[in-house]
Amino acid sequence: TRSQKPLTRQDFPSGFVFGTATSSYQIEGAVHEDGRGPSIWDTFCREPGRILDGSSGDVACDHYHRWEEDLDLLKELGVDAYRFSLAWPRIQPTGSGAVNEAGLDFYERLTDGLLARGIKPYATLYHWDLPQPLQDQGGWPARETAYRFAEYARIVAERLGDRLASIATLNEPWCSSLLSYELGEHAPGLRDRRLALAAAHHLLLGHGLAMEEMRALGKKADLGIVLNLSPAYAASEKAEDQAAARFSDGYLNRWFLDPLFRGEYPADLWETFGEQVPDVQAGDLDLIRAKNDFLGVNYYTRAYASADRQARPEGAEYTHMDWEVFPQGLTDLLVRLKDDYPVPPILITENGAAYPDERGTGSTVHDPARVAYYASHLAAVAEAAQKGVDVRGYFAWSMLDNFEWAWGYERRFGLFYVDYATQERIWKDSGRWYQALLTGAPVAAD
Ligand code: GBH
Repeated sequence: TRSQKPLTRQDFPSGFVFGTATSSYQIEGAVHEDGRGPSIWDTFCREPGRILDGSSGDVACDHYHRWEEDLDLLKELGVDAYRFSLAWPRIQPTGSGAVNEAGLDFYERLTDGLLARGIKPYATLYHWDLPQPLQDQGGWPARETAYRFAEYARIVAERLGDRLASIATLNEPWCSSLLSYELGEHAPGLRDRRLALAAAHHLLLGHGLAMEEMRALGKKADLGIVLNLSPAYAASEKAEDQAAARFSDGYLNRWFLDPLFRGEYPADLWETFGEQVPDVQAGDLDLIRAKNDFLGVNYYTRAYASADRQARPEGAEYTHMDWEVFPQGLTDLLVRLKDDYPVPPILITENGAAYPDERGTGSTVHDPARVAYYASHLAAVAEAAQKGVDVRGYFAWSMLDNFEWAWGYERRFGLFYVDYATQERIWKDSGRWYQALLTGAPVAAD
């Protein structure tokens, strides 16, 4: 059992990096500015019924115009690092060819603005905003997209690779493949497992090719990839529940971990998928298993697996996403990664929770459930470190309430509340709590 005394930086390994994260399409807005081309999310949001509240990222948090103010807030928050993503369609509006300098300039200003404030810039190259013209040519199920991605990666690393502390190629390839091409919940909203598995393979290949391009430049930034991982627990000892857990683990985790860290796809799922498996060409898996300087892990919840798909764990607590609050899963996941794979140092690149926050009348938004979520999950990370996992950083998702994909603006994950009518940013208790952990300042009362 964990001690009840509040966490401090001393509970984490020395040099541990605390930050917070966002992504381009979720916060920037300004979708038509400075030569940005359309992405698959611009298209998807215009299709009726795709987004819960019918919204889009057209304006979002207007961060494209408010970035300096937002960086000042980060400084006040006391983070060591900030994780953001670059919009490929700002940098190459059609996904290939000449660089749109105005687009790249934005990320250069952002990077320099972070450095000027003493905050380490952690970049992600692809957080789901694929240039629409590449989707028109087949999207991730087309092998060519992997080569286009590697070219884009080189462009960014060439310009910013000595100033960025870290470059992650992909955010959550599970989401950009299976959730997008098989489950149909994310852009481009297709329902075809064969396409989804081809997409997953070409995302991984794109990662491998991008790593090769970027390594060749010899820049200072650490290079790696970010996966969403959910440890799977069987609802019972029954064989069919155990089998469901093994499938979940394969589908969510091993389909990406095994090629990246063992150079092979998991045999059990390969067999299950039968004719739908991807076309893997000679040399692909050697590229995919290239050395990473870090593995980014996004953790929100566990998978609870049973033959009866409706089964739910007894007494469980859920967030506004209907995801179970299960901090033990984060410790278990990290220990499992250490035990089962030759993983590089780990960063928790996302962790956080949505709750239906109300602005209220005070100067701070009260979000006690989110404070409790952060406290328990940070304790879970500290526990994993004590158990010998080489975990070196933690990024709260998210800095700001923002465009929550298929949920539009109906779900709030921020440390800061965003009043979308005015674009005002308002501290939440969770933001003050994180600030107190990071700076040692007392938690301010409202
Ligand atoms: C992240 O995706 C994204 O990187 C980020 O942009 C987003 O805002 C944030 O999460 C919050 O959604 O789906 O019920 O089977 C996380 C996606 C969430 C996918 C948990 C797997 C497992 C539970 N992951 N999910 S469920």
